[in-house]
Amino acid sequence: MSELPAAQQQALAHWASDAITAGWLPETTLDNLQDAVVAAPSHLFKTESRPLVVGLFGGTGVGKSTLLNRFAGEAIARASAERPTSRDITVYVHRSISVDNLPDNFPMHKMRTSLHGNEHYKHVMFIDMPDFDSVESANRDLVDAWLPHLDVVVYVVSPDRYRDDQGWRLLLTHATQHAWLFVMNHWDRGEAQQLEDFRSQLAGAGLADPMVFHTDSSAQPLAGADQFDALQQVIQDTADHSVIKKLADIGVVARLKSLKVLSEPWLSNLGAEDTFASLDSSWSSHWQKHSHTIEDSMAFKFSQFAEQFAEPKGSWLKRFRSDNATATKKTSADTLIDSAVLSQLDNGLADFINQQSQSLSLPVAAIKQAVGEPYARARRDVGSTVSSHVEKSLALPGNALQRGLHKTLGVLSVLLPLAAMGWIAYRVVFAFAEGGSNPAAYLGSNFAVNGGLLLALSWLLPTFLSSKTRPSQVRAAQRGLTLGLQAALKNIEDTTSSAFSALSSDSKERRSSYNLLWQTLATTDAENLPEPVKRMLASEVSGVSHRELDVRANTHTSTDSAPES
Ligand SMILES: Nc1nc2c(ncn2[C@@H]2O[C@H](COP(=O)(O)OP(=O)(O)OP(=O)(O)O)[C@@H](O)[C@H]2O)c(=O)[nH]1
Ligand SMILES: [Mg+2]
Repeated sequence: MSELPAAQQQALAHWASDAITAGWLPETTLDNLQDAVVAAPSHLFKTESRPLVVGLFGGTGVGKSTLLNRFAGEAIARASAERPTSRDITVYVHRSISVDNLPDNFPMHKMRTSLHGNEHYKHVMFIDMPDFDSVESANRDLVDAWLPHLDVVVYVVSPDRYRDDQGWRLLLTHATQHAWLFVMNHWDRGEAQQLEDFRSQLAGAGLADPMVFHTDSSAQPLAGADQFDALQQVIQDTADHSVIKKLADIGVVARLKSLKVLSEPWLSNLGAEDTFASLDSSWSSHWQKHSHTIEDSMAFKFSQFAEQFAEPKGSWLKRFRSDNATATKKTSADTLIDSAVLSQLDNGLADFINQQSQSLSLPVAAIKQAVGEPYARARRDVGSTVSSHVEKSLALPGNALQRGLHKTLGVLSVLLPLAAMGWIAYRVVFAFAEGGSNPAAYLGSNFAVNGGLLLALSWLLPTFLSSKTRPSQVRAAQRGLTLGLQAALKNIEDTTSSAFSALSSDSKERRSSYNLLWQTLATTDAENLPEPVKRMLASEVSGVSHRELDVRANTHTSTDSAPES
């Protein structure tokens, strides 16, 4: 069970780095996660049967080392008027116990161990720590390294130093991760009012009925002003195997809860569940509006280009059908869709992303990553889409009726003169045959004139009408350009819209994989603890049993003992 927080921290780190890569979370996310407390008292020992780890914690000069000496009954830690006095960790532990693993990066020369044979403290390991409010940062680092390894924190204050800001902040941050005992030392200078004031202050940290002892550790203690024996008794009573195990479980749940509290806000970066439904429709209406603006701004340019394409020499159609058609087509497309048009397209997308990331609280980086590649692909196709529409339009100019009429008249401009010629030839041959017996049958000059006129008319009329009904190449090119641009813009709309759908699924998958990390329940409660121990717990911890904290117990608890329910 004690390995759960570290495993969960690792799983969360994995989840978070994936989300960082996809742009959902800022780079700094992992730093906060690494700062979370996952170490536990049991990590100090190899064996499961271990002592209760009790640490003396407090500002400089409050009497921590003096109190340890009182527990030990001898001067094992240096206590003096020098500030700060302790620069090392002093461990006071029964000789049957071995501390197998020191906290990570803990310097050995910073620890002094005092072994004893006192049977009263066979199951307690005392740790005297340097002050937390030291001018020496190394002292503070030692406190930080050891604090997670304490089952019970004995928070020592003095009557004039119990309202310390730094201590208060540390207490609030770590309240749920330990059991707490409070000692107002220097009680020879204290007053009942100060004790009451300290108690009510502790209620604000979730300790409604804290165990606060007042001790007078001076050379000549005042009679009745010292509760050291009571403090000693509570510690001895707490050093019971089942209580130690329960406290450890509570500590694990508290650490997991801290990880959950720390990581849950990450989900807000994935956007609310209904965010993506509106994203898709907003995109369509935004892009359609933007498309109209682009089409309007391109209309004049298209009319100019259309004339170029329709020029008889080297027209679009002819150039496209020629051997070097590919090169010609590319150049034309690039000329049409120049960098100004492309950046107009880009601006449309960028505006939308900025608007939406603000109104829907989605990270810009995540949206850009999701739509960037598909959009770029569709953007690359704009030139070729326009080109192919122009090509198609020029191949089939005008409408079907126009083209049919033009074609028919073209055919007639050949057929009618042929028919006229046939008829004239027939009349000439017939008149020539008749002329042998009847000279009047010969055709006169009138026939020659009329025949010529007929021939001319039969050619001229359909040819003239055919040329008049020829569908306009300019209009065809212009239509191709317009339709091509519309198709390309629609393609961008659809492709980007699919990317938004993919973004939505990605968000959903990440959310559910996060929830999966916390799926299986691991709970513990403070119900079976002795009453004094319950008073050492901050309310958040004792409330965990009712709150049900989910943890990925399946994957991590196989070798651990199951938590008590
Ligand atoms: N009058 C009085 N003096 C005390 C009491 N407890 C400790 N002292 C004295 O206060 C001074 C500081 O005590 P330490 O035990 O060194 O204090 P500390 O909390 O360990 O201080 P650091 O190691 O600097 O963090 C010593 O000179 C002690 O003799 C007390 O209850 N009453
Ligand atoms: Mg000290």
